[in-house]
Amino acid sequence: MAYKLIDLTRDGGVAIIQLDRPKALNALNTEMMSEVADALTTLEADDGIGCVILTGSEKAFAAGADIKEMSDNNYLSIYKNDPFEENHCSIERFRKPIIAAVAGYALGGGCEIAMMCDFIIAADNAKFGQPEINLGVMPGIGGTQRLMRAVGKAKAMDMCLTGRMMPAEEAERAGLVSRIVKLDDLMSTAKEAASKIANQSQPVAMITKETVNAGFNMTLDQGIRFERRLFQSLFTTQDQKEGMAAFIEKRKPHFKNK
Ligand code: DAK
Repeated sequence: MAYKLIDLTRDGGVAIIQLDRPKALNALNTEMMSEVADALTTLEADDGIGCVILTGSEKAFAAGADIKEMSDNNYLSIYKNDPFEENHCSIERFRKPIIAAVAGYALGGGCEIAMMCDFIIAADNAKFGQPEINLGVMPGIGGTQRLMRAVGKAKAMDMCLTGRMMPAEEAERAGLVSRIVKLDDLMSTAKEAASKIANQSQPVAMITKETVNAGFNMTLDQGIRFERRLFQSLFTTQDQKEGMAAFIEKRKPHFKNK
């Protein structure tokens, strides 16, 4: 598939999906999200890719779902032909690690797709928000739920009810982003993190991701038991033997993803 609204590049084991609709501040329309879904399907099947970075421009990661495309819907049309569900969920369903590298606006659906990624690295100019209430609607692809889990009820309510933007420093303090870097350093930092992940054992990275995410839907006791069984199962892999042997032999491990 030839892409018009995203750029897909590869650098070793890292793939970068860049949202590229600058005139509309990367507003997420159906076409762009289909392209993201297609790219993720390709990358999931590509054994050479161990980590993906999702990013936008310096001014906007994404300013939300495309308001102009969405505005004429009625209840039945948005219910029956939800132009977003399948495509947005492709990020949620992606099984390999995916990092959001966010500069500028991450609003509405933009904030929501950043939160679907495994963690967010933010530039110092990043601004997060769920301003849907200003449009007479509310977040619709996980904003109320993921934001609350990331920053707690008080801040999630504040963001969703006032529609205000949260600057990068506040987002880091609140736990929404894992780190903030200077705008100029955003992509090099994200690539360094992604490359570290891509050099690990791919199945172990995928199972680690799955285990953290599973915890959102389990009690602590169930989550710990789930983690314990998966930890034990990793002793069936060649990569466990290699990782531990490399430590003992004081050398770098060479994982085979087996
Ligand atoms: N949609 C469409 N176009 C947008 C846009 C958006 N979300 N955001 C910006 N643009 C366009 C502007 O219309 C403008 O286009 P032209 O007028 O030049 O043609 C261009 O981008 C530049 O924007 P501005 O001139 O406004 O730029 P400023 O620097 O002055 O302001 C801003 C930047 C980000 C503060 C402002 O553009 C803004 O407030 N944008 C809207 C932010 C917003 O409200 N985002 C939430 C959108 S609602 C669903 C589930 C979820 C959703 C939808 C469906 N289902 C389950 C079906 C999600 C909904 C949303 O995300």
